[in-house]
Amino acid sequence: EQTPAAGAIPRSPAFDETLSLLREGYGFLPRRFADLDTPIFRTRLMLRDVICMTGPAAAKLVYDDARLTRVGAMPQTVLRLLQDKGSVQQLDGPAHRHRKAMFVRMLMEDKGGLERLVAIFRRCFLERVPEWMRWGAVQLGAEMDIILFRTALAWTQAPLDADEVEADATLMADMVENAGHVRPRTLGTLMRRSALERRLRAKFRDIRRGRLVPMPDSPLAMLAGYRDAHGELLSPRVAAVELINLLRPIVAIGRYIVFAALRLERHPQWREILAEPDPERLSGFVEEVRRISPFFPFVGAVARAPFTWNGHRIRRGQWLLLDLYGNCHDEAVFREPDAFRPTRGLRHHETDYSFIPQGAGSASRGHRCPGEMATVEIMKEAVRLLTGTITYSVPEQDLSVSLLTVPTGPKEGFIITDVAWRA
Ligand code: HEM
Ligand code: MYR
Repeated sequence: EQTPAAGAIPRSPAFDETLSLLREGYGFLPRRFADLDTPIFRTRLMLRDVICMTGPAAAKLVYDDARLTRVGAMPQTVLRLLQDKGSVQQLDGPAHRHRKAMFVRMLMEDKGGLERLVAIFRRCFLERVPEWMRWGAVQLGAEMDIILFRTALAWTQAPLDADEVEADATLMADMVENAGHVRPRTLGTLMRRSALERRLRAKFRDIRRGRLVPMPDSPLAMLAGYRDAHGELLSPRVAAVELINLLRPIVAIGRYIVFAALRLERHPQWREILAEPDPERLSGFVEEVRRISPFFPFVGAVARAPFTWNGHRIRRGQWLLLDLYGNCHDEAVFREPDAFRPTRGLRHHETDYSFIPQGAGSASRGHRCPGEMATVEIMKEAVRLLTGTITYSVPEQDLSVSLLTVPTGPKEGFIITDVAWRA
């Protein structure tokens, strides 16, 4: 056995591992860290040289390092379906800070705004219950898409037609679903997204011309009125992109709600425990759902300048991947990481570089998700509603969650029956 030279990064033996990544999904990176017995290795994906990393030190690098950029860090289809060109995620340095501050204000600092978001979600959920009581079976995942999209429209004040709500909700869900795939449907989703961007661009032009007046202080008004450090307004195109960056991820929270419902089913004692209001237990439960559930698998970054990290020389233009899913399942940090234990007392924090399902570090200074608080608060409200407000049965169905496809969830979406108001 030869020991690698100091600083040499172990290389995965295959020539290109794109197909293995598509086949192995969430297990691709963790398996190689384990097999090669290293927290860092080099391979090729889409014929491009990439350094894959895991562990808190790597998370710190990818989220704190001003020498990295998100530009060129994800495949084009993923970029266009999720963040898109011109979005906050594609900015660096002072321009990023300045625009990110708007998202942080909207989603983290404005507590009234957050409360409004949760209250709207509650109302949209309750509105739907009488229908569920009439139906035999309810597909929770699909219902969450609609409820959360209505929530997102009401909260942002996005000017979209009410009669297209169901189609647009499906489009939001499809953007997330197809981000992990390259297949004919991906192209169709991209085209539908472009059409939506055009509709929203026209609305921002109407706002600029005074033909449409957004509700003061709404996210729509904030986007329309946002001026960068040079006093420039966003182009209607970029404003539309950023509005979609509020709508789509709010709908994506439905995936976590399905994972929460799945845990209530697999661990019925928690259904009992959570039926009694207890903020600590509720927060521990949803945080543990976020830790254990496969969602955003990994994030990419690209070096803007050459640098040395942990004795490794990183060249300019080097592509890096950080395993978010693997970090949340790190045995060195979480005892029995595959065991669902809401009593771990998890609570996301900017100095915790291990529990990072939505990115790490500071949301205001780096690329960490600004929607994490909103995600947690909406998940908590959903669990309150599922345990305290309604009752339902979970009929025989395949509730297994494959780790081989990205993103993933229970195959049949999670079907509930016999919905009723809790006495
Ligand atoms: C960024 C995941 C919900 C808005 C991110 C990042 C991750 C993530 C991993 C970091 C990407 C990077 O490092 O480049 C998730 C997951 C969610 C979620 C799994 C669950 C549904 C939300 C919500 C919102 C949101 C509810 C807003 C309403 C954003 C924005 C960014 C972002 C604007 C870009 C931040 C930046 O580059 O500075 N999200 N997110 N996300 N997220 Fe989320
Ligand atoms: C959002 O809508 O922004 C939040 C949830 C997105 C989850 C997407 C999961 C699949 C992404 C695979 C991409 C790998 C990135 C290089």
